[in-house]
Amino acid sequence: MEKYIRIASHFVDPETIGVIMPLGKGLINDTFKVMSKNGNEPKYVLQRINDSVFTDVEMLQSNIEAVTAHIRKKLEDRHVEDVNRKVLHFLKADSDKTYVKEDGSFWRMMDFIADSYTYDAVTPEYSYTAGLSFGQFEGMLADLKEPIGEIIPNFHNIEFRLQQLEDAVKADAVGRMKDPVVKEYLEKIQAQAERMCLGERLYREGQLPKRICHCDTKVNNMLFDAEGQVLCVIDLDTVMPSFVFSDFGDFLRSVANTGAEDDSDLSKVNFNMAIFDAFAKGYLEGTKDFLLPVEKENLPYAALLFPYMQTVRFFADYINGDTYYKIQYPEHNLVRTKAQWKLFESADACYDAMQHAIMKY
Ligand code: GN1
Ligand code: MG
Repeated sequence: MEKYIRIASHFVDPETIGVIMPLGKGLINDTFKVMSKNGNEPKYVLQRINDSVFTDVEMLQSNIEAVTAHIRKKLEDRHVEDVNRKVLHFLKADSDKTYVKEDGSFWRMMDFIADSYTYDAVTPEYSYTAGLSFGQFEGMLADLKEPIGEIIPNFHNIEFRLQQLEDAVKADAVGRMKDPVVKEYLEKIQAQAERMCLGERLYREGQLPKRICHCDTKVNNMLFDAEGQVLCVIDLDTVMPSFVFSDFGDFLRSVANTGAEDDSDLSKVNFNMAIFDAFAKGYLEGTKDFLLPVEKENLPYAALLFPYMQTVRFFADYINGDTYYKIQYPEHNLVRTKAQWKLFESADACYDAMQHAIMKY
């Protein structure tokens, strides 16, 4: 506690703050809620940046500052009300940067957005609103002049992720390849690899553009107000050039799943077409000014690609001995692998229905 107050005091007067407690359930950074002195109100969010994932903290914060400043300006120009609740604001530290280094870690602090709610599951109405908001988020960034660095190179490049899996299999660092279940999943993944690399092929052929995308559009990276309207997109670490498939596919991966990302009961994991339909409607409305036919036509592919890619990533981490994602128990990454694979199969069974659905909008 004292340590966190010491860190926070680089950003604000420590006399103004009270208790600091853990917040959220991200798998990468450590996040804390900083309460006001009287203890009734959350004031700030303090975050330890995982610099083994985000190795270039200077680029990370420069990307985020460019994105938030650009969105803020857009909202102000449009005379949108309550702008402070609609875009994140990072505090300047006494280092004159939006981060400090203390005890060997990097820390940053932002204003807490009052009366905001996050969800891990949504109704079709919320899914529609989320689709519209993520579409508009991409739209707002379409004319961003500052260069946005590729903060994690090849982050959503499935060919690269498959290569990482292959490397993990070859190294077999902790001897997990002898498990027949692991072999079985490897074969299933490999059988779909060529089909799932479509995006990279279209890109090489010059047919598919990269745009500035959020690249971690899980529903809990969006803040809603009490009425169910989207306030703000958060967790901007991974904003970078990518295919629009990233934002479309990763959102559905989290929200069109009737089970949990790491459900051990696979019968609970299914792809929810009503959520897909509503999200696609909102997203296509939010992106109608710029989305190309090749992007639209392949949105059902995006809905398959992300459960597939997450399967590959969790699985490679399991084989590597759990070096990337935080785990709660030894088999956690294997359980996550199975749950994401089940979601992939279930989404694949809906592929024709998805194509039919997007043609309506
Ligand atoms: C990580 O930290 P969190 O939960 O927002 C990961 C995403 C994965 C997600 C799986 C930088 O995001 O790409 O989809 O876990 N972020 C990074 O839950 O690897
Ligand atoms: Mg997150």
